[in-house]
Amino acid sequence: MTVSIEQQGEIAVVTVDNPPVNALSQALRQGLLDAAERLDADPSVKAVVLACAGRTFIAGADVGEFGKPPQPPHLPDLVARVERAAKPWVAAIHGSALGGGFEVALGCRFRVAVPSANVGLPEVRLGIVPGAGGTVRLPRLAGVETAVDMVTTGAPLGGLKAREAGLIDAVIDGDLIAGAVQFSREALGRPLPDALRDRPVAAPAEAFWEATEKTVAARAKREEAPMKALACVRRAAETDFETAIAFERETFLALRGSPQAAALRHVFFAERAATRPPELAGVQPHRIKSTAVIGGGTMGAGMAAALRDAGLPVVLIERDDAQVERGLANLRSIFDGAAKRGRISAGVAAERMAGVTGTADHAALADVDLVIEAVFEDLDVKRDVVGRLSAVCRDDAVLATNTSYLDPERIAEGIGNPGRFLGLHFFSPAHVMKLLEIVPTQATTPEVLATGFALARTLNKVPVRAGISDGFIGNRILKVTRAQAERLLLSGGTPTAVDAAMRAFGLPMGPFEAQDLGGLDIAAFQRKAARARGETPFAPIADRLCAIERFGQKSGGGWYNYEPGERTPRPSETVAAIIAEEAAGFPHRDWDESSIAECILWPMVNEGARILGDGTALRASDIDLVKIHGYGFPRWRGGPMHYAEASGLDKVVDALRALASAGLADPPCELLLEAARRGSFSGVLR
Ligand code: T1G
Ligand code: NAD
Repeated sequence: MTVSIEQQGEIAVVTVDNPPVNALSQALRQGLLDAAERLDADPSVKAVVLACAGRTFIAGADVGEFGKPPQPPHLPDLVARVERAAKPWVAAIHGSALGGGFEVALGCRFRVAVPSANVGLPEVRLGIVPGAGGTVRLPRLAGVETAVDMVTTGAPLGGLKAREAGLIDAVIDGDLIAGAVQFSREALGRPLPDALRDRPVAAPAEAFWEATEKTVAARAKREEAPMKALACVRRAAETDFETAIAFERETFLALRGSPQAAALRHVFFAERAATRPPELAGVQPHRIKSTAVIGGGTMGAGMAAALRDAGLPVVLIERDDAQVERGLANLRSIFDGAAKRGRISAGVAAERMAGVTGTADHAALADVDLVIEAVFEDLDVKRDVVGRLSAVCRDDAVLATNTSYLDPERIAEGIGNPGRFLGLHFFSPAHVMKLLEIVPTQATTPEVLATGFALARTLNKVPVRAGISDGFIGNRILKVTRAQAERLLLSGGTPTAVDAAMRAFGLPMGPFEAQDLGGLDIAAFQRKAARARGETPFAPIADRLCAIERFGQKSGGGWYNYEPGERTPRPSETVAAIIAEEAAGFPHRDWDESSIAECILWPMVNEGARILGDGTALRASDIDLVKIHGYGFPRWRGGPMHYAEASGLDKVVDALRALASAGLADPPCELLLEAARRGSFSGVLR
């Protein structure tokens, strides 16, 4: 970490260099404070440009320091010191000025940036609020509305939008430092504007706060930080600077130690670790410039849309011309839907479709770099399709399967150059869900595996490497979730109560509502295949519902009834009767929301531990990412494995033992017992 000073006449250029993202470590804070003292004492210096080396301006406080006691100099003091400097400071921004980095820039008298820069206060995404004056200085610079939007969403603003919003004083095309030095010289020739601390805030009417509190609360759901951030901006608008700064700091320190902040920090680092698995360091992925998707159904159309959204040309292959038209229609409805919702313009929707070639002729695949099959979940159908691909595609083309449950090894048996094959498991809707399970076979080469991770970065997805097992990581745990949900019904629970408990825990919907949305038939296929393999999947009630073609919303009824054209789940007497029959002879108990949640969550964690134990997942945090980005597990809980660790693995083991002794779950597995002894999963896996 260095802070260097170079003088250009009367302008001093302070350059920060603390790779990878110039985070505000203790050493950097001290370095900047020393620079401020030194430059104030130097009469030859009339103004200071603050710039950063590397790919970005200061990207915030060092999140890695959050778990430790705060060390001086504290960031608010550094920002205040820059703000009261005798010479004006000009922040020269490239890359991302985020969090504490933008707060330092708000301490400067001026801010200039390159057009590609972005500025923001994303702290709420880490379960905290800005802690160095962001919620107090920002409304003084850009008004309350902009401040509220930025601190309660955490969304950054790009250079030009930031200029329009008054967050930066000038956009610099070309050499940023030269432009900033020139800007500083010109600013010295004009009266200096007040420091932000001395500027007034136009306080909005009461009605603004009432309306805004409703909007922010609805968006935040159970996340605490956004409403706290809103309260900080309100305090800044309604009280003096010092009072507001103290309120913000108090709020920041209270949230920093909160379970939600710990969970969101865990996810922050897990997501970053997931994109660059250590086992692939230095491995060059294949370059993917052209793609194809086989099958234009629910998943194929979504995957083609995701590839098009990333700018890749797509060949969409279907069984025959009629199916090609249907596949293209599925795709067109995705883009038209996005245009209707204003996500993209009609022009972009048309451009997206223009990059798709629909055909039943496999010759169109002769020179494609990556081909992903999303045909029926049937081994013979998939083997036939992949066999044909192996014949018509280039020998170095990457071939992939989107299977949910089938064994990729078996799908690829006998193909030429099997090292080019892997599983790329998207989640429905594939153009929306962030998760991509990447499933290598024994033969998959490191370069092809790296290509899967590179594709995830291109598609802005969260990649997780999963080993081959029935359902990989996500669906394997989903089977346990569903089995536990059924055990609750057999022991006195109801679909409505179970779903309500899981929504109260923070999931967007309960296990029964989710099955009705996705369709009970997909899992029924999977259970049929499992039974054919001699396994005994546990779904006595779902089996009976499928037997009477209650597949969920798509058939007008599943675990619930649905009025035609409606998605509102209504309790079903038919289902209640089937539950009562199946539950006869099972001991009943009174379930409250937390015991229902535990009866589902802890067995999920137990299965997660098994998945770690047999190497299907490399890290507990990978399992957390799978459940968060593929199954709606609440991010602010950190994922099931983090939540279990935060709750105390001893407690989890005891609860599982109690459930097991009541025949309501499997006993804790070996790895979970060991993790409980060591207090964490990472302790076991090291
Ligand atoms: N602290 C520590 N490490 C960080 C970091 C940070 N703030 N930001 C990134 N890293 C690490 C990251 O873990 C990874 O490490 C490497 O840098 C590259 O990151 C008082 C308290 C800046 C847009 O929330 O959004 O300030 O895996 O892969 O895609 O109010 O990183 O290589 O070992 O993400 O180019 C507020 C968080 C903090 C910004 C760059 N700031 N960072 O994206 O690279 S709270 C943030 C980002 C705060 C004050 C409060 C992105 C980025 P490794 P990367 P990228
Ligand atoms: P779907 O029935 O909606 O679509 C399958 C498509 O494949 C159909 O359009 C069919 O015409 C086409 N097809 C079948 N045989 C073909 C062939 N030989 N050549 C070209 N096209 C052919 O099914 P789906 O839900 O999109 O599932 C597709 C795959 O994705 C399955 O393996 C499934 O397990 C997996 N998957 C599904 C989901 C989901 O939620 N639906 C999620 C993840 C993965």
